Amino acid sequence: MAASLSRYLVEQQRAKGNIPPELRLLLEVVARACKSISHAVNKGALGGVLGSAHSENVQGEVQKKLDIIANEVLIEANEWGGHLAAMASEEMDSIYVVPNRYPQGEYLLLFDPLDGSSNIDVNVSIGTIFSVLKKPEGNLAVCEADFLQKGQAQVAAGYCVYGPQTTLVLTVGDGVAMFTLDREQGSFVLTQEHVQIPADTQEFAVNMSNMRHWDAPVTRYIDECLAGQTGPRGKDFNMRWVGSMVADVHRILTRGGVFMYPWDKREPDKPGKLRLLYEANPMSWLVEQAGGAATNGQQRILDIQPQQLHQRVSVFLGSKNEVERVSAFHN
Ligand code: P6P
Repeated sequence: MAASLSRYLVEQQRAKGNIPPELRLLLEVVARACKSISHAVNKGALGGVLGSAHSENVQGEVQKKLDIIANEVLIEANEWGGHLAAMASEEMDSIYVVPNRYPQGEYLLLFDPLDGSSNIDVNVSIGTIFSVLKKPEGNLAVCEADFLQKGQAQVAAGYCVYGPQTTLVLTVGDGVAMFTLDREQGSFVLTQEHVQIPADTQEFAVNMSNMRHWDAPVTRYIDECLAGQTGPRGKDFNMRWVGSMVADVHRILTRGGVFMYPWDKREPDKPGKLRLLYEANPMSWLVEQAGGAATNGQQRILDIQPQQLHQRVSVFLGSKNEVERVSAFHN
């Protein structure tokens, strides 16, 4: 009998002592919230949840109805449990402090409630990305600065991909485990653990339409891949770009590959498109825990000291040897 998420977390705590009860509660509550989001996503047009909400988020992006629904599900699921001090979301300008009517806990939860939302209306995989930090010591009131911790400080990170299967992928610092939602039981069942990304790959993921805007190292790396068998790589490459980071990262965790969303000169002041705290950091930790690598071209993403809650970052992640190659071109 494959283990449920709860059993996995209990046995992980028994073996490694890295999932205290409050963190186990947090992860079980997040998993339950992802089940609710999966249910809403799967209803699609039947649930009247497709299309635009006719509002904008802090990023200036038009919000989809499901973006807002997913955000509310995560807030409502987590605010009463006593395990969190505050939450931060791509869909909210500032942090959400747990209301006074509930006790505050020692954890901070950050999330992109529904990443890849441009794919919602065209029925392509999307997902929820989450990251867990500890609130800094001291009895000062929780504030935004408490969230500005390097990615290496995470105590848990994961995502839930809403695709042909709904799969929860999680690390607490002892490798990566995957849980597939059994809809009949309504529970996440352990379907893979000790996930490993092959160090080499023949598959890259980048939005090629931005090619003319890239910096030289990125153009050089992709040109070499496109040169194939007779070029400097001596092998042909395939390309995949879902336009949903969760789907692309899940493929890479499953069969290898390299994912890039580099800086480009369309908006030179923006270091990249993806957000550091609740997209790049959780995904980078998962990838590293699975034997891969993740940099911004110059340095390890998990070493970057955040300055703002919603700051963006350039991302190269996946098969270790490929990330090291494209990063070396930058230095
Ligand atoms: P583009 C989705 O909006 C997202 O933030 C990531 O999930 C995805 O990898 C990227 O943007 C897609 O960006 O420019 O190709 O549409």
